[in-house]
Amino acid sequence: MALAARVIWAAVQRSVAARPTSDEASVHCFLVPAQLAVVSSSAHLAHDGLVEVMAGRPIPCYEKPERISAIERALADAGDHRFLSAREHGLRPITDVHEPALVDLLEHVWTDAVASGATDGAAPLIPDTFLVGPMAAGGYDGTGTARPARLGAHCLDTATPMVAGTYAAARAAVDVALTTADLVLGGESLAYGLCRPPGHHAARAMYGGYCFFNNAAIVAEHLAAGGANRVAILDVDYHHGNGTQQIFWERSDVLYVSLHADPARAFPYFSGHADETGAGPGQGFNRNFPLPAGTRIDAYAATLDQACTTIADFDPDAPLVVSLGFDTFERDPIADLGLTTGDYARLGAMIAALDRPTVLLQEGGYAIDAIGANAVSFLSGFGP
Ligand code: Q9C
Ligand code: ZN
Repeated sequence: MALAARVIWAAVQRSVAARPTSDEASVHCFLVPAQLAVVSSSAHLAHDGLVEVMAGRPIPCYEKPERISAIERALADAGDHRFLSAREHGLRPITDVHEPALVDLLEHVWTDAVASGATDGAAPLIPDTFLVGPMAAGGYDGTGTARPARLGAHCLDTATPMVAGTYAAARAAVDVALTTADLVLGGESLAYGLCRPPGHHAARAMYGGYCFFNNAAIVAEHLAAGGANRVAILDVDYHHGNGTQQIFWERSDVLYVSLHADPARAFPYFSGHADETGAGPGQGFNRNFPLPAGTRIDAYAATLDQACTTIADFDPDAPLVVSLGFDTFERDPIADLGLTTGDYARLGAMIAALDRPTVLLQEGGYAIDAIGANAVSFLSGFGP
């Protein structure tokens, strides 16, 4: 960076640190990296008309297409990015992480459900009968069960509706993630994949938490398959990435580090405690940092600093993979942490200070009116 740019940049950082809150109107104050590669696919638009069951009531799903459109609009307003379309990568990288049973189910369940009348085609598919542990203990695994009912053998929750366009959208989100990774492998220091649906709740044979395929895990596995010995995933979504943790639980070559709301009060409830550190060869290569309700930037940054130290000590030999959620925002409708739009610049700067080539992959974030500004603020932490 030239000296003049450095001086301006320092001033921007000070103004960001000083700004208490902000909204979309302040996007123009943030200087984002020039010519940043932003990858997306329009296939997510057909993963729409979604309903989730929350506290016993059907409500419009928080995970909706407008999330990504809002980020795209804010980025377009904030700088001269290169908006790139995802390149197809086929099924292989997906089956390297997910069981064929899950892939087959997601691919064909909608057509089967329409054919059998399990759906009238107007409402999304949400299972009503789940193969929970005590049922599975009877030796049942869903083999031979018709696909619409078999959804309950592979689904975590009642908030992850499927429609006609869901499978293609989930496939495209993986292609977005892999295309983003390819750009970084090709020499970009930073690239941003606007994955939708998100991924970090999806495990080897399970979908849920708005996620179908684990975009970040698929990228990490792709990096490992390409010869990397140490791949790090940093997850700053509000929720614990139970899927990513499970997938790499026994692996020493993939470090998973996550900051998230304490599962004592927040989805996915069962995982994300600090004492979950991996098993077998993976012991010590999983790190969870659960956070109390209302956590604001100073406590958050102190924890992120520990997470970043963990990653620096691990010394990755592949690009850093970031599961990037903006549901840590103070006004997120389904969350309870206290970060402001300006705070995301500090998060970005801390991650940038790791000084690694970085693959940013979109996870959650449901405050539609602020998600664009939050993304722009975060990117500004990487410098102009
Ligand atoms: N009563 C992501 O942010 N619903 N997924 C929680 C709590 C599921 C969030 C309901 C939230 C999933 C990627
Ligand atoms: Zn989340």
